[in-house]
Amino acid sequence: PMATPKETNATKVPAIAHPLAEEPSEIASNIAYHARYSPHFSPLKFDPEQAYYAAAESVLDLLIQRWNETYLHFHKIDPKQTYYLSMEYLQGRALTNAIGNLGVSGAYADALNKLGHELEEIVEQEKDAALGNGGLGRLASCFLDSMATLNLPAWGYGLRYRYGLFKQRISKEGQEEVAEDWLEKFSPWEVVRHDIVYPIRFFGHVEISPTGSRKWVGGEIIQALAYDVPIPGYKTKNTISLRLWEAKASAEDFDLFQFNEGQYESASQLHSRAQQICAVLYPGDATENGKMLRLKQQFFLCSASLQDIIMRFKERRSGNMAWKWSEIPSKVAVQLNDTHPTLAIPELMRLLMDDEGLGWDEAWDVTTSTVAYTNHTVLPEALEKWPQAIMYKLLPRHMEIIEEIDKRFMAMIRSSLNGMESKLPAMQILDSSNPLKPVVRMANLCVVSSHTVNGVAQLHSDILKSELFADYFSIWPTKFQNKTNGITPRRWIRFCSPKLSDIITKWLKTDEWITNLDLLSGLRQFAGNEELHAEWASAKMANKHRLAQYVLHVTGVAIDPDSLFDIQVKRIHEYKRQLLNILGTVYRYKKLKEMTVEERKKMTSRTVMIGGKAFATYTNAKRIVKLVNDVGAVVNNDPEVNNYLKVVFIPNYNVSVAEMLIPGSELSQHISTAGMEASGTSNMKFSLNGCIIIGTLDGANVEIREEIGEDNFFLFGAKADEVPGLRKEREKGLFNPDPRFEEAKQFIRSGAFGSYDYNPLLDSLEGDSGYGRGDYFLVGHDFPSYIEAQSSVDEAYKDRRRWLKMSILSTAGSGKFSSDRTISQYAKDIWDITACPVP
Ligand code: HBZ
Repeated sequence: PMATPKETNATKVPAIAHPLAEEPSEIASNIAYHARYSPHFSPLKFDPEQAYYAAAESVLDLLIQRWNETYLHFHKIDPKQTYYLSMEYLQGRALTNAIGNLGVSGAYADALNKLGHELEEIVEQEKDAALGNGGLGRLASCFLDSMATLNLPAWGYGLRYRYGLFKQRISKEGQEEVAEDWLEKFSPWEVVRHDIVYPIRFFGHVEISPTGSRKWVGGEIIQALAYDVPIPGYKTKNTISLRLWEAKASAEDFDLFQFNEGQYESASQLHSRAQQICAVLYPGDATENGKMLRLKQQFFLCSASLQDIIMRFKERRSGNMAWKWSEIPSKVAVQLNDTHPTLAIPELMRLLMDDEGLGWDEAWDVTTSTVAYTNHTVLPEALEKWPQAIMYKLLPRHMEIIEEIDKRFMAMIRSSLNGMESKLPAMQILDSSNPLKPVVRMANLCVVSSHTVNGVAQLHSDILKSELFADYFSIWPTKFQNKTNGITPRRWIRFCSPKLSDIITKWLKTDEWITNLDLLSGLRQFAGNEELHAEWASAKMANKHRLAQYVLHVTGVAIDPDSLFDIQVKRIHEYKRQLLNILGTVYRYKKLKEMTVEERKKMTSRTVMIGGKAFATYTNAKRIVKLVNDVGAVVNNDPEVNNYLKVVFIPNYNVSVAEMLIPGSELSQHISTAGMEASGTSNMKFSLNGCIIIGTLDGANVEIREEIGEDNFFLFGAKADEVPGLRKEREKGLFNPDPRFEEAKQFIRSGAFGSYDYNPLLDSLEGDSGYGRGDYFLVGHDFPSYIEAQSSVDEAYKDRRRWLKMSILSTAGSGKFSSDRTISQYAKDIWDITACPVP
């Protein structure tokens, strides 16, 4: 292979005389400098919005300096490096996080004061970067924070969507989706890399040379242009990159002749096709066009990232003529965040064989020693299957490679493993059992081609081994691992709940818990301390007041900070069972109505808050949103009970809303049907913030309960291993619904919450079989134990000291759930990388 030219002094970026300053007065002048000399606005104003952009640009200066140093250091040391491939990153806002990680929050607050502004108001100007849906995307963002903080040589790759996740508006009809333009003005956090551009081919055909080598030619070529978002670590110089690709057509693709003939659309056809690729996150895939576009997005990410990875691998070998391709696995680890970037596998094979001339065996060894796969779901409908016809059309060479992988895999099974024959149809990558619609099973391709497959919580990883991937587990037992998810303690307590953080630091006499979260266990010895109770309660109360103000602002509903704040926020999905929550709430309302005034006075006052987005075409999820809003409208305006119960739908749940809600919560609900939630990560955020969980034995709840103690967790519901049997029983008509469950449903059917027809939604909970019925998620089965667990919550909340102790113990037991722990385990057990701190 050819070495790239050696760097000479003439090609180096010139040094500057003064490194950037970090003192308030110098920061203030740097902000002022940006306001004046990088003017995006007319010079008459310096309103909060202008102050935000100027402040952010001054922070970016600091980040770029560190980013460059980190890049050069990695280049020099040439460690093995991880590349995290994800179609989603839910970054949220960046300003508070960046100045917090850089340790200049106080300096920025002072500097902005000098310029006549309050930091708290300035950070509110920023729009969330919502390039993701939910847990999977937010996990990727927490991982980046931990990779940087742990000084790991690791990068993220993703797509720069023009429109990320939609904005949710609530109207009389329920949820409405509005495009969210996070780039409306511009993002001050990204740096366009005009020199980093790769060609990405679509369609075309495979050409075979006289020697028999194959090459993908023709079709259309779109350019991938890199945008880097610098990701600072906490209290370290290391600043890594989230590299987001944007699609562009080149000038040659613009047909001037046609344009001058007045054919404007066809003159710029490829330009508009390029624009479609990164236009939206998860375009609808009900149509053939929609499927094609999603597949294009996935390939676009994979091809650009792998070309970039190989370029860097070569760049770091320049000057060494003796390097070999077989060194890739000792220099590169590629992690697939679910199956969405599966095409990285055939694309790496193609680049190695067709562009670099490796043979199949050598390319296969490199690929399978480099790529690892994380699974995030066992729901069959969420496992990706791409129609072979679409794949052939868009990626003819990749389909050839996938067929060859499948063929060799089957031959291996047939020749070496007796008794596996009968399992072959289910294990095959290509599923042609329906001749009308043959598909590629992406998860199977990932399992066959990865050196490691992991689940995201212990229970989930066990289910992968015993059910979803049981056949593969029997032939490759050492391939399967668990990596329980985690969350970054910087964003999810230190910056979103500074008051509680300060109390923790005071009692632990150190702030090292922020990077060593296990130290939180040191709070256990003070769990009954009255002085700590008073401080803890006052921090919680301050957070509750902040939340109450927010709720008033966005919904117009006044909620009482002395009531129990009970929150369920996550994507709306039947398996997550927001319906169980609202049915329980309806039941509570009905009972409150039936009580005497004296009886009511003994009840614990609650504010039930539910928030989350429903996928635009998911009808039952949208009905649930509507139902919560309708129940709220009745309950909150019922003077008889509204001192004891309020029901609020929190609109447009996103990362920055979560940063407000979680610190103010006291009880949170993680109540999925056991076995269905792979892990959950908000459960960890709530628990870390001293919020008690009511939940099922599902996903990471199991481990959270182990860590914080069963006395500090309100458990209910069927266990994962009971679920299949319960479903069978119910199918046989053996299920006898609890009268309280029937009462709650009947109350809604009676029209107590308005005239909207909730029957189709409630019918899904009926135990009998029939279209859209059957209560697959076992709401009916779990309802009585849920109601009873809620009564225990009411009792516990009445005992203030007991509740505070539980709250402290929740925080104290959350150390395990730092994403620093998760990422250290990936680094050691899967990636084989070590820290590379910038001196
Ligand atoms: O990944 C979530 C799991 O539901 C949750 O239990 C887990 O904690 C989290 C992180 O591991 N999965 C998702 O968020 N999945 C998606 O957002 C998704 C996106 C596109 C799809 C399918 C799923 O096509």
